[in-house]
Amino acid sequence: ISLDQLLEKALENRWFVFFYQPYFRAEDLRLAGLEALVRIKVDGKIYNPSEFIDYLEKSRFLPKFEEWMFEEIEEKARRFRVPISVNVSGRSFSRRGFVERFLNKFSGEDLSLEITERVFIEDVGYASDVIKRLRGRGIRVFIDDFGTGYCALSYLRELAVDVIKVDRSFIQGVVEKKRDRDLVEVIVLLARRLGIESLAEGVETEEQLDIVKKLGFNYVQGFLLEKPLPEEELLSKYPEIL
Ligand code: G
Ligand code: G
Ligand code: NA
Ligand code: MN
Repeated sequence: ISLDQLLEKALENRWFVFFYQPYFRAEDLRLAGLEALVRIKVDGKIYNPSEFIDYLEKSRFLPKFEEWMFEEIEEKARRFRVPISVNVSGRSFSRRGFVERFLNKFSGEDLSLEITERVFIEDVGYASDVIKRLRGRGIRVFIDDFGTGYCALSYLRELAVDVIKVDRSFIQGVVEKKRDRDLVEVIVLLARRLGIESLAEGVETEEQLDIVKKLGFNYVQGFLLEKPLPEEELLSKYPEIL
């Protein structure tokens, strides 16, 4: 079965599901929110986004996938008592109409959009306008993979975002590489000075956790703390979500 056929069937038969990776407050490691991460689940097999998301985003299936995503996230945002964030591709974000659908559907649900830093390159003026409108409706905006795009500082100048997620490639270096640690420290200070919160992605060891706490991150996420979980497991481990 080809990728195209898999996606067609996945949409037809509702094989798409979200897994949820919690993130935590750095100061006391209390649950702070959930990141929704899509999977295809069929016959006991799980396909990760790395296997299909690039293809999906360039394919005719994108509108139908977005349809599913909107429905699913609306239901979860209504039911879950913690903030939930959803990844939005550059393709979706820059399509006129996409953001309007968010604006029409959501308001004050404790919903965040994670937009990868690389997206903002296309049209900073448009991005800045859209972000203002989203935040005007109480939808928070996270910059994902912060540090991996080009010229991140110009975005911080133009864009009023809520949280930057410092890419895990930086977090991996904080224990052994002084240069990475210094860089990350300054990113956190810079964000704070601008009134932006910061999240350390991809925390995998106690040593990394210890350092990112000391560096002043607001939030931490990563396999050390929790991996992406299917809904059932999530709710049994974190009953406070309901
Ligand atoms: O869950 P995993 O680590 O395999 O995710 C890999 C990549 O897929 C991440 O960069 C993530 O942002 C992206 N991704 C996960 N879920 C979604 C989704 O629902 N929509 C989009 N556009 N990207 C997603
Ligand atoms: O690009 P984005 O940040 O949306 O990517 C999310 C992906 O990162 C998820 O697929 C998730 O499985 C993965 N991820 C989450 N925590 C960790 C971690 O601690 N280490 C690694 N290597 N990957 C992680
Ligand atoms: Na993300
Ligand atoms: Mn990331």
